[in-house]
Amino acid sequence: THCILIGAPVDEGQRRPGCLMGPAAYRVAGLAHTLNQLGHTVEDRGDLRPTPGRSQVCANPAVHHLSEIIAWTEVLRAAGTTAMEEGMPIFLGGDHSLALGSLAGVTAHAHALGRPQFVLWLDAHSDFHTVETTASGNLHGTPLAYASGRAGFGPFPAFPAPIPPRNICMFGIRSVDGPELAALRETDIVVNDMRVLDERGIIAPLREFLDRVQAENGLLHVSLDVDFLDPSIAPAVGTTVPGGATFREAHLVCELLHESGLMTSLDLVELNPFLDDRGRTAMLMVDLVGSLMGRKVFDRPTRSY
Ligand code: DIR
Ligand code: MN
Ligand code: MN
Ligand code: MN
Repeated sequence: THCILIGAPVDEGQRRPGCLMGPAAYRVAGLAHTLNQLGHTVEDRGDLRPTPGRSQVCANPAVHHLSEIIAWTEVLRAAGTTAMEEGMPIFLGGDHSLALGSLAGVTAHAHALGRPQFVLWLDAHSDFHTVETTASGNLHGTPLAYASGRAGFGPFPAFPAPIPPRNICMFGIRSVDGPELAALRETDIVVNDMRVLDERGIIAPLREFLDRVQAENGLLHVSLDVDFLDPSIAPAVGTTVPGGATFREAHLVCELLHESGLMTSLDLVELNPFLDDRGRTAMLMVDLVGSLMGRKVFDRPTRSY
């Protein structure tokens, strides 16, 4: 695979400064080397810089850095569409608001191909707020609402070809705000919260989703938020929530994704290196990318998916 690294040091989608150091931390932790060792080619396009646009306002007074996030969305969308034509984009965050743009970019490409876009969202949070419903005002909590075409994104550019909610699957969910829950109940988004994963394990729900991606010849965007992982193994994130995925569960998800051969783009988001413990979270994220791209951590026999 030709992997295209796109640094997106966006920090304005939340309030804990440090995510802007994420792309540098992934490079220091050896992301390119890991990919090369697995036989992939790597093209690092460096870090994007948003072009400041005109000042934007919205009715929700909690929302902050709206203009900056809109500018990030535009530059990421363009970079994402271009990269999809040439390889597999790996977006290095940066906070999760980068997915407003990465999803827009990859989905525009899928639409041009006439193929459906699917999304696997690995996160403690559902990120299903609109600009109008967010109480924190942190726009990192909004990308899935934007991508599924919910109303309430007035100042943003319209999302290209909104993703059908049934093509979106969440894993690891354990923190959902009231307005998100109300909205999620009205959609066909597949929400695999931690209760589901405790009862069913990770394999069956993931296979169900991957089967659909394959049956419909879809493109699959995977968005990996550091807080999907349990804080005991991944402390470098501003919004830790207890009860996350274990080391083994996380690697298993990644190995199954690799064996499916279906992933076409990837976000690595919310890493805050300022909160890390001797780089362990950055290194774990790089190792998970290794599993996503073909490394067999536990040397399991390959299953034909
Ligand atoms: C929360 C936190 N739902 C909010 N969201 C986070 O502020 O809207 N997403 N941390 O990853
Ligand atoms: Mn500021
Ligand atoms: Mn998130
Ligand atoms: Mn999260």
